[in-house]
Amino acid sequence: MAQATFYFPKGFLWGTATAAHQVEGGNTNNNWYQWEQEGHVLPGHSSKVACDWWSGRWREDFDRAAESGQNSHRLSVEWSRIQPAEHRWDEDALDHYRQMVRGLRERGLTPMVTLHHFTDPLWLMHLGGWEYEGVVERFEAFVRRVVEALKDFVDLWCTINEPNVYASVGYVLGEFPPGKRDLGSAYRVMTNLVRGHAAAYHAIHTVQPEARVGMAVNYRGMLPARAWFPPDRWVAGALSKTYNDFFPRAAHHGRLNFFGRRQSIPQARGTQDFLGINYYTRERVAFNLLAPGNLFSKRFYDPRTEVSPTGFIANEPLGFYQALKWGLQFGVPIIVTENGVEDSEDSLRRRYLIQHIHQMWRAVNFVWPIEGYFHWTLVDNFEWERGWTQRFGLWELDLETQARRKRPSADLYAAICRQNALSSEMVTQFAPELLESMFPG
Ligand code: IFM
Repeated sequence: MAQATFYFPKGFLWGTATAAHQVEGGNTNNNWYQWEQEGHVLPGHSSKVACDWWSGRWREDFDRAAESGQNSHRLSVEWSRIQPAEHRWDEDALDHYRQMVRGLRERGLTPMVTLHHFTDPLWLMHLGGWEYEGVVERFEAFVRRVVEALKDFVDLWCTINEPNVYASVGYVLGEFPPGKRDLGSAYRVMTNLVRGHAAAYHAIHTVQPEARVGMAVNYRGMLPARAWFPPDRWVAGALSKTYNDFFPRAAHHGRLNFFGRRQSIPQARGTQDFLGINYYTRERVAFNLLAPGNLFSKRFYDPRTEVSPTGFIANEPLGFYQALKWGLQFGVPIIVTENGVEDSEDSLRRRYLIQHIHQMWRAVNFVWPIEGYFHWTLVDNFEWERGWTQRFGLWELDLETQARRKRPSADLYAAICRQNALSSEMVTQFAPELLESMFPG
């Protein structure tokens, strides 16, 4: 077996990503808490305490991140805390976030702050949420407040997390609030998300000219189930264009394309200083005339691929390489804003992590402009409608006691972060079954 060390460029960002509602606890003034109260989250599962960050446990978790060699952290701020009512702002909440981002800096972690990660204040939902035209100016006002408050510590901003998931799961599949299944509503929401992103981009640069601003898109690999069959190729292409391309293309060209429906939003043109890619998996897509509600598709994982314990994610590292390649077309640096797998026993995660970081290293060696990687996630967190059934943390969380227990993958990731590299030694220690394929010799 050959021995080797795969280095990453100097200054590469290594961190973990989190989101306010999933870790803070006590967020009861937003649409997700309401959704939970209405019984749409798995029975017996609640976001009420989460990882208890709002009571101060962020400190110990930031210590964990710093002590394990990470040099960055991506977190989000909760709109409904900062603006609990349409005409009320909470300076204490802003101050709380100021302490958190200062806490990151003090530990040597570069903060990336996400301004919208799935949740919306209840007052906004009463106005119509992202279907309501006025959401754009309200989001812009919120963004200005946050940037003014945090700009001494933060200059890396993610406007909106996974706008494609927000729109498709909330307005097409009906599994996220508000539980709609309506393509017309989805398109209105998508349009306003693009406008909101553009308004936020310009506002951030006005307040902080040196800022770097992007959004995080959820990239899902979609391969035609039968490459030789034109209808499969067509449906996989159409879905991928709409799901993966819609938002970054809008931010690049200022143009929308929704299944052939075109619209121009000039103020969105050139509004990404970097592209955030959240990559988890890749699927096969077959044409299915009998499934109009599913956009004439049947989607499934390649049966030869290893899947995560709850069947949520197929381990498809080549899809990650393809995602990074896809990202090049937008001509801006790429930051991997999320990647990870749910695995309470940590039996797949070590392999998944090594194989994905290996693919990212291949990409970096083509001098593709990849600047950082945020693993999802630091400590097990509240996984939306799936509650606590999916454990994505490098640290396991005991919800009863709030105790954290390190999983072996945390040590693996620490070794990668500390060395800014992936080595055959690490593979020997954490996933020896990969040695032969990765280091033939
Ligand atoms: O937990 C989510 C996160 O909020 C958005 N991206 C995918 C993660 C894993 O499901």
